[in-house]
Amino acid sequence: MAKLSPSSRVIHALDVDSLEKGLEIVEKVSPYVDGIKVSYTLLYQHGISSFEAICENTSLPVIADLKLADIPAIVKRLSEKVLEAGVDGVIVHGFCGRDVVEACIEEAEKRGAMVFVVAELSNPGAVEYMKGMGERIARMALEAGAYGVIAPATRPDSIARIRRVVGEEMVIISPGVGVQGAEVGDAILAGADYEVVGRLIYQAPDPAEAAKKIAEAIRKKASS
Ligand code: NUP
Repeated sequence: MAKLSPSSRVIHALDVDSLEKGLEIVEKVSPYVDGIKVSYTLLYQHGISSFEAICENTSLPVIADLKLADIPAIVKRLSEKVLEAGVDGVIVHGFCGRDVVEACIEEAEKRGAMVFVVAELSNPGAVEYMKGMGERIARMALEAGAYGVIAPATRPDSIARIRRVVGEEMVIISPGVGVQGAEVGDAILAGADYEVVGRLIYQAPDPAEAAKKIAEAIRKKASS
């Protein structure tokens, strides 16, 4: 199982509907990103075999973003199914509680895969219920033995607070860059390890060029 290794510090969120287009983008952007995140867009269109196809066509770690949120018994079965497809990591919601996160970790550990726990979502409405909850979830994820947490690039203050909770032991990945409003590189400055970038890359006329520019911008900001 591939693990994340920081180079560009960009994870591409491949939220495309077409597997053909997805495979093409993966091939083009792979030199400029550290990981590929796949989601329901491919799953609904092409089934779980689309995850297999993406995994077979890249040496980068592939993370399945199904944001699992159910009772532990179901999360265990869904995690098993998605991990069987060959993905290197899965994403589970933290708000469902420790038993759900532990069920996911139990399945992932059988295969040496990574589990990322959503601590706080990046959309504006998330603060309605989740503000402050992110730190509590991050602490639980750390204690449960998760590989990483998801914190919002749109709220760097939340990233910084979550980093203080998890220390250097856990990986923080941050979506919300570009279309959702966060500037490239700001999540890294706030303490994230990777920025998750979707539309800025797959909707660009030249996805490889877009990924390369984002990676350069992060490098510049991180070294200034
Ligand atoms: O809090 C989250 N926000 C978020 O946008 C947690 C996520 N997993 N995501 C995902 O990141 C979202 O589902 C999408 O795949 C990606 C962001 O895409 P974009 O806004 O860069 O296009």
